[in-house]
Amino acid sequence: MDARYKSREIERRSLDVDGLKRSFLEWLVYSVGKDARAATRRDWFHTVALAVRDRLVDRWMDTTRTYYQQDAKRVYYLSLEFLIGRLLTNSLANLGITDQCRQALDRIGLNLDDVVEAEPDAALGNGGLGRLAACFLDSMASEALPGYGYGIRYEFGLFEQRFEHGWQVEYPEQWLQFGNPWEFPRPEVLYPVQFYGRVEEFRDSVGERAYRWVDAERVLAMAYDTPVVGYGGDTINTLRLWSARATRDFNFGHFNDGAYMKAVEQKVLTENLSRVLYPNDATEGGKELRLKQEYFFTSASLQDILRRYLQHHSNFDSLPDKAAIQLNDTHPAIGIAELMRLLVDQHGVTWDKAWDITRATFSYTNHTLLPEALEAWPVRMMERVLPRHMQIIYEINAKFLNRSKARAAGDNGRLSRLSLIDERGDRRVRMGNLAFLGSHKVNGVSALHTELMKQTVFADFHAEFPERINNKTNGITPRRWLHQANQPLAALITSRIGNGWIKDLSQISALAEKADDLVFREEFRRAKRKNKKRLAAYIARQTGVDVQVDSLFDVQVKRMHEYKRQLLNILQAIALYNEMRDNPTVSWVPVTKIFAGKAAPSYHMAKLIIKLINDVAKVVNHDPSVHDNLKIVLLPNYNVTAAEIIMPAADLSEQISTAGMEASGTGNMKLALNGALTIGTLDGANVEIREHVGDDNIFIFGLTAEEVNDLRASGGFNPRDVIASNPSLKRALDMISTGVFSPDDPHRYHPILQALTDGGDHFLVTADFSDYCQAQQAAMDLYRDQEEWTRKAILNTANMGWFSSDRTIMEYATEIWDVHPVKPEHPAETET
Ligand code: 9GP
Repeated sequence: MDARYKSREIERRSLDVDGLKRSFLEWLVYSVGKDARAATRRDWFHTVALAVRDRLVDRWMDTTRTYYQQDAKRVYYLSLEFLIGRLLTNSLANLGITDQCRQALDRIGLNLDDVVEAEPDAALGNGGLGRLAACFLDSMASEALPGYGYGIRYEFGLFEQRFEHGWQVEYPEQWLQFGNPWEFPRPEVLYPVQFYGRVEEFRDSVGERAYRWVDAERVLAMAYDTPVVGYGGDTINTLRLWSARATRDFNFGHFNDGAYMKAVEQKVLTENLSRVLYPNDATEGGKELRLKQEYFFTSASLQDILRRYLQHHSNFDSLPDKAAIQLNDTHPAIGIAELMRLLVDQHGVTWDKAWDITRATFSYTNHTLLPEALEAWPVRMMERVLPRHMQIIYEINAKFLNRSKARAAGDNGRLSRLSLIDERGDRRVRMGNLAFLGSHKVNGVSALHTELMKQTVFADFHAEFPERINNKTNGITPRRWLHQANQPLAALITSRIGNGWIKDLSQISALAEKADDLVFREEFRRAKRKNKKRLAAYIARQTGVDVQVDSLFDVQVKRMHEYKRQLLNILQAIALYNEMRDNPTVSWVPVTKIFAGKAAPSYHMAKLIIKLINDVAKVVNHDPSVHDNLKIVLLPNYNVTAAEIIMPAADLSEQISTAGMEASGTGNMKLALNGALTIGTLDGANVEIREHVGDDNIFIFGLTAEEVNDLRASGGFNPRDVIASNPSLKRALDMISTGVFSPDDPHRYHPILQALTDGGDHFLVTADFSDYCQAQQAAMDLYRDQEEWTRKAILNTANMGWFSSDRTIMEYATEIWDVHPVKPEHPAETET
């Protein structure tokens, strides 16, 4: 027996079926405190999770120790969102013990799939940005990169979405209600974070002018660590999330006076900092609490990073050689001013040196060009909440503008555009400009988006720093999005090309030659059908609607947003409904339109579109004249877990944003990897997906980003003319406006119709409608030919290898971070 398993204690970490079974039974009793007869599904989930966690702790510690001993350069991924979803299946698969665990549970009379269902979905993010961060954690660990995630341990994740009379209603998401077996609280890892107060000027020991931040309110940031298991279980990295703690539990003065509520008031207010995830996805302005959340987690993370660095170093000269800090969007951009403050005010580094260190350490990823999503904090709020940071930002700005003055001569607008302060109206701090200026590299998330960054939001900065902007097209982890989510297809692929693709997705290209193999096609279809059956059952459970498994599953799953154009999709559905009713004798390709996605609670238009989809679905699904040839469903509460069921079952992937508005998209990659054909505009990563899968295997339609730009700039676009010239669009809109779908309130959709007509149709739904309908027709025609459809679907899967987040993360590692893989040493395993 391996030395590691010699003692009984250590045997509890064994990976075989018997060892697992024994520890399950032991954990249930001694840690969960339940008898097998009384145990609920949730008890079993906790039991299994704790037993699995046991099996990764040694390797986790080995990994951390190796990084420490080698003083390896680490990358710190600062993100306000990590959309990690469930962890049990992921941990089992990455440790390679799914089968053993299934068998062990089987021997106890339990089913692993049932146990998995008891795990809450950790929704610490809104959408693409948060899920990308989670894929990156998986890839960093799988590529043996010393990577840490830093974020907030929100007590409530993204809200739970329900539909009541077709309207979205939000409920709190209490993912921590029954405890979280994956995390390790670290009450000793505690950092003070300050707010408010004022800045005092004084002379330091050598008579230089210096500053201190005084009379501030103090909050403590406490760490919770979650292990991140890389594929194969060799490297286990850390996701460190911060929770807010009051500096004292209660005010004894109030308590002794009998004012018990008042005594704990301050504590409650302070701890609100890590209470909720803001449900905005590129809408809504900022709130003071949000600014405080951003500073809270950024400051704690930087203090932690410096503490770790100082274990090996006595000055900060080599900080950029030992730490790469990635800003995931501008949410942690205040970190640039914070690192300057820590270096200059607390550690006495000179300003210029501190600035060089800061810039060499930070890099920034931009994820959106939408103006409303670019953070800009009111100067007045910033001066009040973070007074010292505001001073630092002014100083960075003054030095920078001074330097740029000469070059900007003759262009008055240029300096004001480059400024960190937007002087128009209520003065604001432009966090994008701060992030850009304080980073050595700035990247976009798809080729098109990066190009547009250079031409639009960061045009002036690009002229100033032509080397700084670079592209890192997003990716997705094949472990979660194919290996785990789509077991039928994963097994089929492995049976033909081996399992190397799980770690190196480029190997999946070997499938391309199977696209002409009739037997393989048949098996590919069978796998898809199995997934479709599973989704159909899920749809029936969630919505009560029965859908035909053999219909074309046409899927649009993503946040609800006007630029993503769910409205275009539902208008086409109405047009198709009309055609079916007009031509009942035609043999139609049966279509199931599947939507899912949450709208930001204050985004009224997106919520109205949700209601419209539900209203249209109600009419269509109950109309016998279409003979079940068209079904429309909007699944509630879209999250990672739901995505894992939906993605593998899709035939057609809707990626239909107004060109130039979707930075990248990653759902587009998940769907194509799972063998869905894309119907999409030339936007975000769709452009690169087309290059990889081939023009013949994708349905591209609509205006290009350049055409969108020209059309808007020309001012000559009149949606009313377009509507008048397209009878099927006109008819669909008339049905909406006359209350066909909302007889109880015929004017309900006036705001939508208004936006499409007098509002100028900003998202160009009417402009792309006709082209979109033609592309849809082409998809339906192709679907009739199942052999040809399957051939193209196989080619999609085979050609998506490049979109692995392993590829993306290695590009970051080599081109931005200069961080290298470090193989953990596992001493206990090498003993003989
Ligand atoms: O909207 C983008 C999406 O296109 C992209 O795929 C994702 C990850 O890069 O980021 C989204 N942006 C945000 O969620 C907010 O900036």
